Amino acid sequence: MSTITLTTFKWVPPIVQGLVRDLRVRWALEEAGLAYTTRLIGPPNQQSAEYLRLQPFGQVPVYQEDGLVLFESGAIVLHIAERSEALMPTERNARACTKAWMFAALNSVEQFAQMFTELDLFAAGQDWAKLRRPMLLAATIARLSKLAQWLEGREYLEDRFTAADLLMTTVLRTLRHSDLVTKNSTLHAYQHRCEARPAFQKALKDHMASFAANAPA
Ligand SMILES: N[C@@H](CCC(=O)N[C@@H](CS)C(=O)NCC(=O)O)C(=O)O
Repeated sequence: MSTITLTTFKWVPPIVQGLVRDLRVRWALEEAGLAYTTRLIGPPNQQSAEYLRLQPFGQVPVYQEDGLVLFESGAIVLHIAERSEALMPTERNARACTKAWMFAALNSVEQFAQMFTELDLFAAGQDWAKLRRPMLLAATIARLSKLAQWLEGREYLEDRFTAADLLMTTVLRTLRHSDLVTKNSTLHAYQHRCEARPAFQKALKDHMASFAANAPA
């Protein structure tokens, strides 16, 4: 029986709790029915030479299993999905489409959602942010509306729930400070549908419980 260890932060401020990328890995592990333990880190040890050998950028999450060390949450979710039909169909073409949407979530949508959210949460009020925001907002809305167009009349990105929906949902969550998802009924219903899954609820509960247990005094 292999042991899976997921490294994530001991604590983060409430504004980003529920968004840290260990959540998508926890969710994938829950969907796949794989048990895991966590290793909690905090500054400064994420910049130690030892940690940088596991995660070259000093970030979380890190996944370890039987000598395998993986960083990049998308690669970790893919690794889990490849061994679980709950996250990826077995048929070759369907698997390729799942992977395409996984890349789309991380490459075509997340980069906009992430930049927009970081600007609003961490740079609001600064002159450069005021200048940058309108273009970034328009670009994010354009990406989201294309995504909503694709999802129109569908429950999931492909015929059934897959790891691509898991990633896309975690990307949409990053926009929670805004109304960009909630005001779009298709995207809002999609996010809600995916987040209603018991595996997501369990993952979120564990993710939040860990921060609560390690909150600074
Ligand atoms: N592309 C990476 C991004 C990882 C990432 O940005 N992690 C954040 C937490 S969600 C982090 O560790 N931030 C602290 C830092 O960058 O120093 C992944 O998907 O794993």
